[in-house]
Amino acid sequence: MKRALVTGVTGQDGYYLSKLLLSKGYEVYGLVRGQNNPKIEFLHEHLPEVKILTGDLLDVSSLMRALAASKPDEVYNLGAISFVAYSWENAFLTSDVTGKGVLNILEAVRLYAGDKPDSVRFYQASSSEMFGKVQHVPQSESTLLWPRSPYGVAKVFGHYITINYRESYGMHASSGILFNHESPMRGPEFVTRKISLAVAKIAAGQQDRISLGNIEAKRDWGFAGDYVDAMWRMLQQDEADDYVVSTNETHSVREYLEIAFNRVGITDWEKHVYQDPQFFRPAEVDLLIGDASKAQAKLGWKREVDFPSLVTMMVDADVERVANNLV
Ligand code: NAP
Ligand code: G4F
Repeated sequence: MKRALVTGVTGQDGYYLSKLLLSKGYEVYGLVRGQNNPKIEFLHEHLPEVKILTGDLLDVSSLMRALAASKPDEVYNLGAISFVAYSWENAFLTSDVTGKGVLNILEAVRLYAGDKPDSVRFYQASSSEMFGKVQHVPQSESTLLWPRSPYGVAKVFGHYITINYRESYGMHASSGILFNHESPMRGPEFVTRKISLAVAKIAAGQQDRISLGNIEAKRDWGFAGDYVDAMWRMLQQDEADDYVVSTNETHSVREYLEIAFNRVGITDWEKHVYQDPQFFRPAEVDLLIGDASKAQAKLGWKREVDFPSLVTMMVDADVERVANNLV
Protein backbone atom coordinates (compact mmCIF):
# COMPACT_ATOMS: atom_id res chain seq x y z
CA MET A 1 0.00 0.00 0.00
CA LYS A 2 1.45 3.36 -1.03
CA ARG A 3 1.35 6.26 1.41
CA ALA A 4 0.71 9.89 0.49
CA LEU A 5 0.95 13.09 2.52
CA VAL A 6 -1.33 15.88 1.28
CA THR A 7 -0.93 19.47 2.45
CA GLY A 8 -4.01 21.66 1.90
CA VAL A 9 -6.23 18.61 2.47
CA THR A 10 -9.11 20.82 3.69
CA GLY A 11 -9.22 22.69 0.37
CA GLN A 12 -11.08 21.90 -2.86
CA ASP A 13 -8.23 19.95 -4.47
CA GLY A 14 -7.34 18.23 -1.21
CA TYR A 15 -10.85 16.76 -1.18
CA TYR A 16 -10.79 15.43 -4.75
CA LEU A 17 -7.17 14.25 -4.57
CA SER A 18 -7.75 12.38 -1.30
CA LYS A 19 -10.80 10.67 -2.81
CA LEU A 20 -8.76 9.65 -5.86
CA LEU A 21 -5.82 8.33 -3.82
CA LEU A 22 -8.11 6.40 -1.46
CA SER A 23 -9.86 4.84 -4.48
CA LYS A 24 -6.43 3.67 -5.67
CA GLY A 25 -5.73 2.02 -2.32
CA TYR A 26 -3.36 4.63 -0.87
CA GLU A 27 -3.03 5.33 2.82
CA VAL A 28 -3.68 9.08 2.87
CA TYR A 29 -2.36 11.49 5.49
CA GLY A 30 -3.70 15.04 5.45
CA LEU A 31 -1.91 18.01 6.98
CA VAL A 32 -4.30 20.35 8.79
CA ARG A 33 -3.19 23.67 10.23
CA GLY A 34 -4.29 25.58 13.30
CA GLN A 35 -5.66 24.76 16.66
CA ASN A 36 -9.05 23.02 16.50
CA ASN A 37 -9.53 23.76 12.76
CA PRO A 38 -13.32 23.51 12.15
CA LYS A 39 -12.70 21.79 8.81
CA ILE A 40 -11.49 18.67 10.65
CA GLU A 41 -15.16 17.88 11.28
CA PHE A 42 -15.85 18.00 7.54
CA LEU A 43 -12.95 15.61 6.90
CA HIS A 44 -14.17 13.19 9.59
CA GLU A 45 -17.60 13.19 7.97
CA HIS A 46 -16.71 13.10 4.26
CA LEU A 47 -13.26 11.52 4.14
CA PRO A 48 -13.11 9.40 7.32
CA GLU A 49 -10.25 7.26 5.98
CA VAL A 50 -7.89 10.25 5.76
CA LYS A 51 -5.49 10.27 8.71
CA ILE A 52 -5.13 13.79 10.04
CA LEU A 53 -1.78 15.24 11.08
CA THR A 54 -1.43 18.77 12.39
CA GLY A 55 1.16 21.06 10.87
CA ASP A 56 1.73 24.31 9.07
CA LEU A 57 3.76 25.21 6.00
CA LEU A 58 5.26 28.05 8.05
CA ASP A 59 6.64 25.62 10.64
CA VAL A 60 9.37 23.33 9.28
CA SER A 61 9.52 21.25 12.47
CA SER A 62 5.82 20.41 12.10
CA LEU A 63 6.48 19.31 8.50
CA MET A 64 9.37 17.10 9.65
CA ARG A 65 7.06 15.52 12.23
CA ALA A 66 4.35 14.93 9.62
CA LEU A 67 6.86 13.25 7.30
CA ALA A 68 8.17 11.04 10.10
CA ALA A 69 4.62 10.03 11.06
CA SER A 70 3.33 9.37 7.54
CA LYS A 71 6.50 7.94 5.90
CA PRO A 72 5.12 8.95 2.52
CA ASP A 73 6.01 7.64 -0.92
CA GLU A 74 4.41 10.76 -2.39
CA VAL A 75 3.92 14.30 -1.07
CA TYR A 76 1.35 16.59 -2.70
CA ASN A 77 1.90 20.22 -1.70
CA LEU A 78 -1.52 21.81 -2.20
CA GLY A 79 -1.45 24.09 0.83
CA ALA A 80 -1.38 27.82 0.06
CA ILE A 81 -3.06 31.15 0.53
CA SER A 82 -4.86 30.70 -2.79
CA PHE A 83 -7.23 33.65 -3.21
CA VAL A 84 -5.60 36.14 -5.56
CA ALA A 85 -7.59 39.21 -4.43
CA TYR A 86 -6.65 38.54 -0.78
CA SER A 87 -2.97 38.40 -1.70
CA TRP A 88 -2.73 42.19 -2.24
CA GLU A 89 -4.07 42.82 1.26
CA ASN A 90 -1.89 40.11 2.81
CA ALA A 91 1.20 40.16 0.62
CA PHE A 92 3.68 39.23 3.37
CA LEU A 93 1.60 36.29 4.57
CA THR A 94 1.00 35.13 1.01
CA SER A 95 4.72 35.31 0.23
CA ASP A 96 5.52 33.32 3.37
CA VAL A 97 2.91 30.58 2.91
CA THR A 98 2.49 30.30 -0.87
CA GLY A 99 6.14 31.06 -1.67
CA LYS A 100 8.49 30.23 1.20
CA GLY A 101 6.18 27.44 2.39
CA VAL A 102 7.23 25.48 -0.71
CA LEU A 103 10.89 25.80 0.28
CA ASN A 104 9.99 24.71 3.82
CA ILE A 105 8.37 21.50 2.69
CA LEU A 106 10.97 20.75 0.01
CA GLU A 107 13.72 21.14 2.59
CA ALA A 108 11.80 18.95 5.05
CA VAL A 109 11.41 16.26 2.36
CA ARG A 110 15.08 16.53 1.40
CA LEU A 111 16.22 16.07 5.01
CA TYR A 112 13.73 13.26 5.55
CA ALA A 113 14.80 11.41 2.37
CA GLY A 114 18.50 11.58 3.38
CA ASP A 115 20.79 9.77 0.95
CA LYS A 116 17.86 8.67 -1.28
CA PRO A 117 16.62 12.11 -2.44
CA ASP A 118 14.29 10.67 -5.09
CA SER A 119 12.65 8.14 -2.75
CA VAL A 120 9.83 10.57 -1.91
CA ARG A 121 8.02 11.93 -4.96
CA PHE A 122 6.92 15.55 -4.64
CA TYR A 123 4.15 17.49 -6.38
CA GLN A 124 4.03 21.30 -6.32
CA ALA A 125 0.73 23.08 -7.07
CA SER A 126 1.92 25.75 -9.49
CA SER A 127 -0.58 28.01 -11.19
CA SER A 128 -1.54 29.64 -14.47
CA GLU A 129 -1.67 32.88 -12.46
CA MET A 130 2.12 32.86 -12.98
CA PHE A 131 1.55 33.75 -16.65
CA GLY A 132 -0.23 36.95 -15.59
CA LYS A 133 0.29 39.49 -18.35
CA VAL A 134 0.48 36.73 -20.90
CA GLN A 135 3.46 36.79 -23.25
CA HIS A 136 2.16 34.06 -25.56
CA VAL A 137 -1.23 32.61 -26.48
CA PRO A 138 -1.86 29.80 -25.62
CA GLN A 139 0.39 29.37 -22.57
CA SER A 140 2.64 26.32 -22.34
CA GLU A 141 5.47 25.11 -20.09
CA SER A 142 7.95 27.36 -21.94
CA THR A 143 5.92 30.60 -21.87
CA LEU A 144 7.66 33.45 -20.02
CA LEU A 145 6.22 34.03 -16.56
CA TRP A 146 4.93 37.56 -15.82
CA PRO A 147 2.92 37.42 -12.60
CA ARG A 148 0.43 40.21 -11.83
CA SER A 149 -0.35 39.64 -8.14
CA PRO A 150 1.55 38.92 -4.91
CA TYR A 151 0.02 35.44 -5.14
CA GLY A 152 1.39 34.99 -8.68
CA VAL A 153 4.83 36.17 -7.61
CA ALA A 154 4.84 33.76 -4.65
CA LYS A 155 3.81 30.89 -6.96
CA VAL A 156 6.70 31.73 -9.31
CA PHE A 157 9.10 31.35 -6.37
CA GLY A 158 7.50 28.01 -5.46
CA HIS A 159 7.73 26.86 -9.06
CA TYR A 160 11.40 27.69 -9.52
CA ILE A 161 12.49 26.43 -6.10
CA THR A 162 10.84 23.09 -6.98
CA ILE A 163 12.81 22.94 -10.24
CA ASN A 164 15.94 23.98 -8.36
CA TYR A 165 15.59 21.18 -5.78
CA ARG A 166 15.08 18.70 -8.61
CA GLU A 167 18.20 19.92 -10.40
CA SER A 168 20.35 20.48 -7.29
CA TYR A 169 19.56 17.37 -5.27
CA GLY A 170 18.09 14.90 -7.79
CA MET A 171 14.70 14.99 -6.07
CA HIS A 172 11.68 13.59 -7.92
CA ALA A 173 9.91 16.96 -7.75
CA SER A 174 7.28 17.86 -10.34
CA SER A 175 5.32 21.02 -10.82
CA GLY A 176 1.80 21.10 -12.25
CA ILE A 177 0.96 24.45 -13.83
CA LEU A 178 -2.77 24.10 -13.39
CA PHE A 179 -5.24 26.47 -14.96
CA ASN A 180 -8.40 27.41 -13.03
CA HIS A 181 -10.36 24.38 -11.91
CA GLU A 182 -13.65 24.50 -10.14
CA SER A 183 -16.31 22.26 -8.60
CA PRO A 184 -19.18 22.35 -6.14
CA MET A 185 -16.43 22.20 -3.45
CA ARG A 186 -14.93 25.52 -4.58
CA GLY A 187 -14.71 28.23 -1.92
CA PRO A 188 -17.45 30.88 -2.26
CA GLU A 189 -14.86 33.67 -2.62
CA PHE A 190 -13.93 32.50 -6.14
CA VAL A 191 -16.01 33.90 -8.98
CA THR A 192 -17.52 30.64 -10.29
CA ARG A 193 -18.86 29.55 -6.91
CA LYS A 194 -19.84 33.11 -5.97
CA ILE A 195 -22.02 33.12 -9.08
CA SER A 196 -23.47 29.60 -8.72
CA LEU A 197 -24.44 30.34 -5.12
CA ALA A 198 -25.99 33.71 -5.97
CA VAL A 199 -27.88 32.27 -8.96
CA ALA A 200 -29.36 29.53 -6.75
CA LYS A 201 -30.44 32.12 -4.15
CA ILE A 202 -31.85 34.49 -6.77
CA ALA A 203 -33.84 31.60 -8.30
CA ALA A 204 -35.18 30.77 -4.83
CA GLY A 205 -36.17 34.41 -4.19
CA GLN A 206 -33.67 34.74 -1.33
CA GLN A 207 -31.50 37.39 -3.01
CA ASP A 208 -32.00 39.85 -5.84
CA ARG A 209 -28.57 40.69 -7.19
CA ILE A 210 -24.91 39.82 -7.29
CA SER A 211 -22.05 42.33 -7.16
CA LEU A 212 -19.00 41.47 -9.23
CA GLY A 213 -15.82 43.01 -10.60
CA ASN A 214 -14.45 42.55 -14.11
CA ILE A 215 -16.84 40.22 -15.94
CA GLU A 216 -14.88 40.45 -19.23
CA ALA A 217 -11.91 38.54 -17.73
CA LYS A 218 -11.29 35.23 -19.49
CA ARG A 219 -10.18 31.99 -17.90
CA ASP A 220 -9.47 28.43 -19.02
CA TRP A 221 -11.82 26.69 -16.58
CA GLY A 222 -11.85 22.94 -15.96
CA PHE A 223 -13.26 20.53 -13.38
CA ALA A 224 -11.15 19.90 -10.25
CA GLY A 225 -11.96 16.17 -10.29
CA ASP A 226 -10.24 15.87 -13.69
CA TYR A 227 -7.23 17.93 -12.63
CA VAL A 228 -6.24 15.93 -9.53
CA ASP A 229 -5.86 12.91 -11.81
CA ALA A 230 -3.14 14.84 -13.69
CA MET A 231 -1.34 15.48 -10.37
CA TRP A 232 -1.27 11.77 -9.60
CA ARG A 233 -0.13 10.88 -13.12
CA MET A 234 2.84 13.27 -12.81
CA LEU A 235 4.13 11.38 -9.79
CA GLN A 236 3.84 8.01 -11.57
CA GLN A 237 6.41 9.03 -14.23
CA ASP A 238 9.99 7.71 -14.08
CA GLU A 239 11.30 11.28 -14.45
CA ALA A 240 9.98 14.33 -12.66
CA ASP A 241 8.95 17.22 -14.93
CA ASP A 242 6.63 20.22 -15.25
CA TYR A 243 3.27 20.12 -17.00
CA VAL A 244 0.54 22.56 -18.00
CA VAL A 245 -2.93 21.20 -17.20
CA SER A 246 -5.81 23.01 -18.93
CA THR A 247 -8.79 22.54 -21.23
CA ASN A 248 -7.28 24.59 -24.10
CA GLU A 249 -10.45 26.74 -24.18
CA THR A 250 -11.15 30.16 -22.75
CA HIS A 251 -14.42 31.68 -21.55
CA SER A 252 -15.33 34.99 -19.95
CA VAL A 253 -17.02 35.52 -16.60
CA ARG A 254 -19.88 36.93 -18.69
CA GLU A 255 -20.29 33.57 -20.49
CA TYR A 256 -20.29 31.77 -17.14
CA LEU A 257 -23.04 34.11 -15.91
CA GLU A 258 -25.16 33.52 -18.99
CA ILE A 259 -25.05 29.72 -18.73
CA ALA A 260 -25.57 29.81 -14.96
CA PHE A 261 -28.64 32.05 -15.06
CA ASN A 262 -30.09 30.20 -18.05
CA ARG A 263 -29.84 26.96 -16.06
CA VAL A 264 -32.44 28.29 -13.59
CA GLY A 265 -34.60 29.78 -16.35
CA ILE A 266 -33.49 33.43 -16.01
CA THR A 267 -32.67 34.94 -19.40
CA ASP A 268 -32.73 38.66 -18.50
CA TRP A 269 -29.84 38.03 -16.12
CA GLU A 270 -28.06 41.34 -16.63
CA LYS A 271 -30.55 43.14 -14.38
CA HIS A 272 -29.34 40.95 -11.48
CA VAL A 273 -25.64 41.76 -11.97
CA TYR A 274 -23.95 44.88 -10.58
CA GLN A 275 -20.36 45.88 -10.99
CA ASP A 276 -18.71 47.05 -7.81
CA PRO A 277 -15.28 48.75 -7.83
CA GLN A 278 -14.26 46.81 -4.69
CA PHE A 279 -14.10 43.60 -6.75
CA PHE A 280 -11.78 45.00 -9.44
CA ARG A 281 -8.11 44.12 -8.93
CA PRO A 282 -5.10 46.46 -8.85
CA ALA A 283 -3.68 44.48 -11.79
CA GLU A 284 -5.81 42.02 -13.74
CA VAL A 285 -4.99 38.83 -15.58
CA ASP A 286 -7.19 39.46 -18.61
CA LEU A 287 -6.83 36.22 -20.53
CA LEU A 288 -5.72 32.69 -19.75
CA ILE A 289 -5.79 29.80 -22.18
CA GLY A 290 -3.53 26.80 -21.77
CA ASP A 291 -1.83 24.37 -24.09
CA ALA A 292 -1.91 21.00 -22.31
CA SER A 293 -0.50 18.99 -25.21
CA LYS A 294 2.53 17.83 -23.18
CA ALA A 295 0.29 16.46 -20.37
CA GLN A 296 -1.95 14.83 -22.94
CA ALA A 297 0.95 13.18 -24.79
CA LYS A 298 3.19 12.18 -21.87
CA LEU A 299 0.70 11.56 -19.07
CA GLY A 300 -2.19 10.32 -21.22
CA TRP A 301 -4.32 12.88 -19.37
CA LYS A 302 -7.50 14.42 -20.75
CA ARG A 303 -10.33 16.41 -19.29
CA GLU A 304 -13.74 14.76 -19.05
CA VAL A 305 -15.98 17.70 -18.07
CA ASP A 306 -16.51 20.56 -20.53
CA PHE A 307 -17.33 24.18 -19.67
CA PRO A 308 -21.15 24.10 -19.94
CA SER A 309 -21.28 20.85 -17.91
CA LEU A 310 -19.05 22.40 -15.24
CA VAL A 311 -21.30 25.47 -14.88
CA THR A 312 -24.39 23.28 -14.78
CA MET A 313 -22.85 20.97 -12.17
CA MET A 314 -22.03 23.91 -9.91
CA VAL A 315 -25.41 25.62 -10.25
CA ASP A 316 -27.32 22.36 -9.70
CA ALA A 317 -25.30 21.62 -6.56
CA ASP A 318 -26.07 25.05 -5.12
CA VAL A 319 -29.74 24.87 -6.07
CA GLU A 320 -29.91 21.66 -4.05
CA ARG A 321 -28.01 23.16 -1.11
CA VAL A 322 -30.35 26.18 -1.07
CA ALA A 323 -33.41 23.91 -1.24
CA ASN A 324 -32.10 21.97 1.76
CA ASN A 325 -31.08 25.09 3.73
CA LEU A 326 -27.45 23.98 3.67
CA VAL A 327 -26.05 27.39 2.66
P1 NAP B 1 -8.00 26.08 -1.44
O1 NAP B 1 -9.33 25.43 -1.53
O2 NAP B 1 -7.90 27.53 -1.13
O3 NAP B 1 -7.15 25.26 -0.33
C1 NAP B 1 -5.95 25.77 0.18
C2 NAP B 1 -5.49 24.87 1.30
O4 NAP B 1 -4.26 25.39 1.84
C3 NAP B 1 -6.47 24.77 2.49
O5 NAP B 1 -6.54 23.42 2.91
C4 NAP B 1 -5.81 25.63 3.55
O6 NAP B 1 -6.11 25.25 4.88
C5 NAP B 1 -4.34 25.31 3.26
N1 NAP B 1 -3.42 26.25 3.88
C6 NAP B 1 -3.49 27.60 3.91
N2 NAP B 1 -2.48 28.11 4.63
C7 NAP B 1 -1.74 27.06 5.07
C8 NAP B 1 -0.59 26.93 5.88
N3 NAP B 1 0.02 27.99 6.41
N4 NAP B 1 -0.10 25.69 6.14
C9 NAP B 1 -0.73 24.60 5.63
N5 NAP B 1 -1.83 24.65 4.87
C10 NAP B 1 -2.34 25.87 4.59
O7 NAP B 1 -7.17 25.84 -2.78
P2 NAP B 1 -7.41 24.77 -3.96
O8 NAP B 1 -8.29 25.38 -4.98
O9 NAP B 1 -7.73 23.46 -3.37
O10 NAP B 1 -5.95 24.74 -4.61
C11 NAP B 1 -4.95 23.83 -4.16
C12 NAP B 1 -3.59 24.36 -4.54
O11 NAP B 1 -3.52 24.52 -5.96
C13 NAP B 1 -3.24 25.73 -3.97
O12 NAP B 1 -1.84 25.75 -3.74
C14 NAP B 1 -3.58 26.69 -5.09
O13 NAP B 1 -2.83 27.87 -4.98
C15 NAP B 1 -3.19 25.86 -6.28
N6 NAP B 1 -3.92 26.14 -7.55
C16 NAP B 1 -5.28 26.15 -7.55
C17 NAP B 1 -5.95 26.35 -8.75
C18 NAP B 1 -7.44 26.34 -8.84
O14 NAP B 1 -7.98 26.82 -9.85
N7 NAP B 1 -8.14 25.79 -7.85
C19 NAP B 1 -5.20 26.57 -9.94
C20 NAP B 1 -3.81 26.54 -9.87
C21 NAP B 1 -3.18 26.30 -8.66
P3 NAP B 1 -7.41 25.86 5.67
O15 NAP B 1 -8.58 25.07 5.16
O16 NAP B 1 -7.11 25.58 7.08
O17 NAP B 1 -7.48 27.31 5.31
O1 G4F C 1 -12.28 33.08 -9.39
P1 G4F C 1 -11.13 34.00 -9.25
O2 G4F C 1 -10.99 34.69 -7.95
O3 G4F C 1 -9.84 33.17 -9.67
P2 G4F C 1 -8.37 33.60 -10.13
O4 G4F C 1 -8.01 34.95 -9.67
O5 G4F C 1 -8.24 33.33 -11.59
O6 G4F C 1 -7.47 32.57 -9.30
C1 G4F C 1 -7.80 31.18 -9.22
O7 G4F C 1 -7.18 30.52 -10.30
C2 G4F C 1 -5.73 30.56 -10.28
C3 G4F C 1 -5.25 29.82 -11.53
O8 G4F C 1 -5.14 30.71 -12.59
C4 G4F C 1 -5.28 29.89 -9.00
F1 G4F C 1 -3.92 29.82 -8.98
C5 G4F C 1 -5.81 30.65 -7.80
O9 G4F C 1 -5.41 30.00 -6.60
C6 G4F C 1 -7.32 30.67 -7.87
O10 G4F C 1 -7.78 29.35 -7.68
O11 G4F C 1 -11.23 35.14 -10.38
C7 G4F C 1 -11.37 34.82 -11.74
C8 G4F C 1 -11.63 36.09 -12.55
C9 G4F C 1 -10.65 37.23 -12.25
O12 G4F C 1 -10.27 37.84 -13.47
C10 G4F C 1 -11.46 38.21 -11.44
O13 G4F C 1 -11.05 39.58 -11.58
O14 G4F C 1 -12.93 36.58 -12.20
C11 G4F C 1 -12.83 37.98 -12.03
N1 G4F C 1 -13.91 38.44 -11.14
C12 G4F C 1 -14.89 39.32 -11.49
N2 G4F C 1 -15.68 39.56 -10.44
C13 G4F C 1 -14.09 38.10 -9.85
C14 G4F C 1 -15.20 38.81 -9.41
N3 G4F C 1 -13.40 37.25 -9.04
C15 G4F C 1 -13.86 37.10 -7.77
N4 G4F C 1 -13.22 36.23 -6.96
N5 G4F C 1 -14.94 37.80 -7.29
C16 G4F C 1 -15.65 38.68 -8.07
O15 G4F C 1 -16.61 39.28 -7.62
